[in-house]
Amino acid sequence: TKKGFIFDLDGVIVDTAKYHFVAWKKLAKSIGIDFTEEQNEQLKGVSRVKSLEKILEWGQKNLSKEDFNHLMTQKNKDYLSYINQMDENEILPDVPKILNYLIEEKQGIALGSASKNAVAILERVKLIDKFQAIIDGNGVTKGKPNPEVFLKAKEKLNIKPEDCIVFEDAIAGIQAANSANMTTIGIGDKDILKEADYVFKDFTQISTEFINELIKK
Ligand code: B16
Ligand code: MG
Repeated sequence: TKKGFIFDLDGVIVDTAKYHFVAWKKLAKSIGIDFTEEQNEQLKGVSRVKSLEKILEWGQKNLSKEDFNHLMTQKNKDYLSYINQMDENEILPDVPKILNYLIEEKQGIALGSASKNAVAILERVKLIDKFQAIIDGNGVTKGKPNPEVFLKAKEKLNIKPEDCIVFEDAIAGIQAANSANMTTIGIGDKDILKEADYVFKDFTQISTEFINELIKK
């Protein structure tokens, strides 16, 4: 049967968390807040607005709406300066292998990301053509762990939720896919991604045989 394979972007296809980190750190520093890598971890899968709200909360700062928006724009400009340097070398190992296999097997392939920069990133790394549907931060109103992003992706693919498989690196993303009634594959640490149906360190650990089993289920 035709299944829907839905991919998160940051932490699954590319590692843009490192660019978010430098951009957020610079922003935090500019308003006298210290920002650590552990805190950056907690922003994975979290929208831009929610991320800044958290940073301000950690630094116990209040900003006017105007300053808040100004900082968000600044952060994204900064982040985009890194994104614009990206190329195919930044695709995480074996991601193309799995995408190409799914295409060969005529499976549905979608992106389900919180990022408003998703299309720009997929274009930079030249993977945009692999996706039949792209749902990103511009197309949703409720962030993960709300299932909206994945539900919209399966609608576009026209595949039932039980027949969808989601690849995610963030706990909030796994929770979102679980509540959408989809099969979840965590990419990362199995102690952190306990709620996923399967967990792999990265795509080098995922065989085409395993993908085949998911297709046949
Ligand atoms: P942007 P994902 C998420 O991407 C990132 O993990 C998260 O750190 C970021 O704040 C969010 O996108 C919004 O990104 O500022 O580009 O709109 O993991 O859902 O692909
Ligand atoms: Mg992610």
